[in-house]
Amino acid sequence: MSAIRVEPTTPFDDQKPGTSGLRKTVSVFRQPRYLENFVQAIFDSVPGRQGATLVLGGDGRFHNKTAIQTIIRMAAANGIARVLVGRDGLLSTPGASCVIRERGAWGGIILSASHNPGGPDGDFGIKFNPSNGGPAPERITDAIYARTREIGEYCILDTPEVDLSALGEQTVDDMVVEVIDPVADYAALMERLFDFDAIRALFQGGFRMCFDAMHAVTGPYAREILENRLGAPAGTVINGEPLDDFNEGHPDPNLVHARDLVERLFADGDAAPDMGAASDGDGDRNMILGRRFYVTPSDSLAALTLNATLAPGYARGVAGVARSMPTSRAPDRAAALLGIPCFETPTGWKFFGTLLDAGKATLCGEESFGTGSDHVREKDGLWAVLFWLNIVAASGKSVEDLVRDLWARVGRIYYTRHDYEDLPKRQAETLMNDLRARLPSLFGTKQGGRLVMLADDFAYTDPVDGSTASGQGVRILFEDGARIVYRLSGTGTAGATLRVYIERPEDDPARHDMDTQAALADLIATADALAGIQDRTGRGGPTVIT
Ligand code: G16
Repeated sequence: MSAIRVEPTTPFDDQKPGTSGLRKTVSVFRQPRYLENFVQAIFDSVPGRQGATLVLGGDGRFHNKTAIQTIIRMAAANGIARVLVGRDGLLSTPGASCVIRERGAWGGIILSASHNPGGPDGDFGIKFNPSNGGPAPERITDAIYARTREIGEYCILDTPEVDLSALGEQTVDDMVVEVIDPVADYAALMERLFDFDAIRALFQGGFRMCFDAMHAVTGPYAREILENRLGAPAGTVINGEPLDDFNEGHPDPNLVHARDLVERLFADGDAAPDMGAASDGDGDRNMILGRRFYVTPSDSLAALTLNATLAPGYARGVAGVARSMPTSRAPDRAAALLGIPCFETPTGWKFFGTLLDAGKATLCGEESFGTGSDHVREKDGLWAVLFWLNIVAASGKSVEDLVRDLWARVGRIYYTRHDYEDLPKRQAETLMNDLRARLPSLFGTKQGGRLVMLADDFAYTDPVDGSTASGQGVRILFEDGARIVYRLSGTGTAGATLRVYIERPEDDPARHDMDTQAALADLIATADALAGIQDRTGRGGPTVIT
């Protein structure tokens, strides 16, 4: 029996979790005691770890395996009875959520900085998901943070490294470490939700798709499910080898970063596959493309809502749908058509947890390429892809036809997000504060020719547990249904990123074919003028447009 080492430590003052766990550069995480402090703070502040099961894994980015070995040693020293760790340290975020739920674990520690770049100069991150499998709610992240502010010691064992490459059980003192196939539980769940026979027949009939795993964690999941189980031809999955620096890429599934995929899907004539999809670093985001056709995440959620009953797992119907505030109001319109509620929550998957647990929402999604349901408690990239495949197979319609159906039924909401990345923090905060200060005087004024009907800083009261969140983003709503939202990103690690979300509904089907940026040009100008973005930042335009 190895002796537990109780190491003295002192707090770091920058361990406040953001939108999704603690994200910092690798160099910050490599400081002595940095990871240890945060992990001990989790163990200290979440009750019930003694004798419990912990799920552990990450997206495979640089520092993943080193961190996993440390966490295993700390888990053994902190009374955990069993650690379920993904082979080679891999577990996608939805995969981890699935394992936590299926195996009745106390919780999971997921190592990921999601879509942020990796490698020695990139980002790293850690998040804790409790037993419902979802991101820790704020009362837990607040408790963890409070603990990091006062921590004085952490516990660890001196033991040899665990072999993460071999499936099966090993022991670390009296703790069992079980190396699990990261894909198995997840793939079985997908088979229960979707009509695999119908999707297999679709591929047999010559349907071609391209899935870009962006050298991140979904590669092994997509190969197993799409190519092995569903019979899609080899090569359907591209960039399928997880690499610790994502091949120096930015594993964010959008039109800018998933360049390989976009080029293929927008190729001329029949060279373009019928459907394209991509997922991010940790597998929870998704982008869906039809042939030469981009599906906005908001429209994706709305289309899934309208067609959900075509998939066996949702044949019973959708109880409700939830979307984050900056997500377009297309899902609200789809929900209204079905006569079901649509909930509006702050940005961050953690806000969906209570609604899913209470059965109030079945589907949820965010503009930031996140879609999911009550099957796990995280957004789920591959799940969204399979859902689309199921709907295409069951309806016989193309991706584009399904979205056009949506527009025909509820109108089209032109939607874009403009990001201004890496702004000086103070400058971005001043911009937001000045905007907030002006909100009371905006109501009833005309901005860019449109009448302002509401101008506020979004605040939320959870309809299930009554918890509240304020300061969640400035929204300006106009009489014609147009909307501008401003918020600062909660996931960056350098400077500040200002996100501006711009949308307007278009109910006339004759006007459903405009270029999005052109359709929104006047509102984009209003958004800039209202906040003085170009004047204050000196930027000629956004860094990324999605
Ligand atoms: C995380 C959260 C998402 C949220 C997104 C917003 O995504 O999990 O629920 O929508 O952040 O990011 P930002 O604050 O930068 O706008 P992920 O995929 O990074 O975990």
